[in-house]
Amino acid sequence: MDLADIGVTGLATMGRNLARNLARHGYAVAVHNRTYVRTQQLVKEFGGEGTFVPSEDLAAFVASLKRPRRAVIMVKAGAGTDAVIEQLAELMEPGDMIVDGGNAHFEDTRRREAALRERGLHFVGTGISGGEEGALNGPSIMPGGSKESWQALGPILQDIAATVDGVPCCVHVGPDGAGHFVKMVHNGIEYSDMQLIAESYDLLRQALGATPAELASVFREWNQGELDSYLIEITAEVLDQVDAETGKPFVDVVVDQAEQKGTGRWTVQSALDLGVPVTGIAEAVFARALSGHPEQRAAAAPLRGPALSGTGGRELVEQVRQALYASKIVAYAQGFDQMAAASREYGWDLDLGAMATIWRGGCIIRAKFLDRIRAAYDANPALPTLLADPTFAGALDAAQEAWRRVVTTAVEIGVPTPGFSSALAYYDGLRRDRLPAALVQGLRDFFGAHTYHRVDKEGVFHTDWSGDRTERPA
Ligand code: NBP
Repeated sequence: MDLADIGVTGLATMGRNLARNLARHGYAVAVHNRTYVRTQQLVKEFGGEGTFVPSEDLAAFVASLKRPRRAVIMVKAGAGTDAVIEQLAELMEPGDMIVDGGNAHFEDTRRREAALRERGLHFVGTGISGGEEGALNGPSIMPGGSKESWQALGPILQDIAATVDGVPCCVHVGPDGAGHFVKMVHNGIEYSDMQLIAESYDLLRQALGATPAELASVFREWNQGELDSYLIEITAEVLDQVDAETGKPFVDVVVDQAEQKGTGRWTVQSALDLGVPVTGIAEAVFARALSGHPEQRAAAAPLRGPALSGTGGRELVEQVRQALYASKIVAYAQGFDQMAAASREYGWDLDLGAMATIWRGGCIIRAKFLDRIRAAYDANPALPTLLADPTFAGALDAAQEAWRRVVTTAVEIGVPTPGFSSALAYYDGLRRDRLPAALVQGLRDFFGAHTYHRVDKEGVFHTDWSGDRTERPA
């Protein structure tokens, strides 16, 4: 029997489709699943798509792989992944590669990579975005791990990834947990994108009394311009959908409690550790959390809102479009900031422009917009913030008046727009010459002798607040 080029273990939705994608690209794919029936089903249904080498147990699966062995794990993230890694590691030999394509936390990936490196094995934590459709037809792939493992795996991964303008949506992201980190931030940005879209829809519906079908047309039109993206495109589809049973708009029969699997929360937790304000992502995570408390919402429902409930004319549509674009720039600026901070913290040497490149296709946040981000980092790889790039600075400048109108309108009619508002606050905060952080420093020095720096001379100072209030060097 010929040996397989690469193997996939874990053949639920993602693993099965990834295995099929590999087979369709001419690779002989070893396939295995804890419950054998899934393996049999894959070969029965899709065996004609290419060469599959099924195995009932992991030992046979490993034995069916060419050396150095390349085994991709696509099982539920968490304890299951650790169990499978351990079983594979027992069966593998130095130089072999274990690829984790699940949604692992990057710290777990760092731990696993270090442990397997000790045993002479390569561990490649790989972010894969695009859901089941992407896995089958070309996802965005974000592999971490050693340069050696990239040499052996990179060509295969680039082969099966999505391509945009002939460029594969897959590069070697960086060592150890870098791939899973970048995938995590991708998901965080995805949260933010969706929140901003939801706020746009909500505000226009409440302010103008527009129907979901009318708003579908608005989003379809927006998708022709600078907002052109997969998420805007599918927003129009979802808003156009009519429930077959009731004849109501689909969006009105769905329970309004947004769920989450955790990558948004991880992004915010990591941002807190790194000291990076990812307010757009945080507001999106918290907005989902707020939606998920029906008992509190019921208790608060009688609270009074503003007298004004609807307002504005059609000009609000264009203002919201501009607010959405400006807030999106802020959300991405924050996400890219977080990647830059992690790159410094963990020594990853991330190429931020390349991250924008590999998100242009295959993944959920794919958008024309990412070309502009790539261009910004091409022009200045050391850009301190995306907001300072001339193209984005110009776009923010053009949008800021409308953005302020939108936030004002939302406040006036009592529609919550935490994404728009926090993005605007970030924009205003970052551009300020002087921030009230100076007062915060004064208070910290007053109650805790935490000291402060002065604007006009070097050194660290403390004022004797409880005594004669003179200043002395600390
Ligand atoms: P699931 O996350 O639903 O996991 C099911 C698979 O894990 C099955 O193959 C199952 O085997 C296997 N498994 C479990 Br559960 N515990 C195991 C254990 N202890 N040992 C061995 N195998 C075990 O599958 P999925 O939705 O295809 O996702 C796979 C990975 O890809 C996840 O980490 C997910 O977060 C990630 N991901 C998913 C998406 C998406 O859109 N769904 C997108 C991007 C990434 P069984 O058949 O024997 O029960």
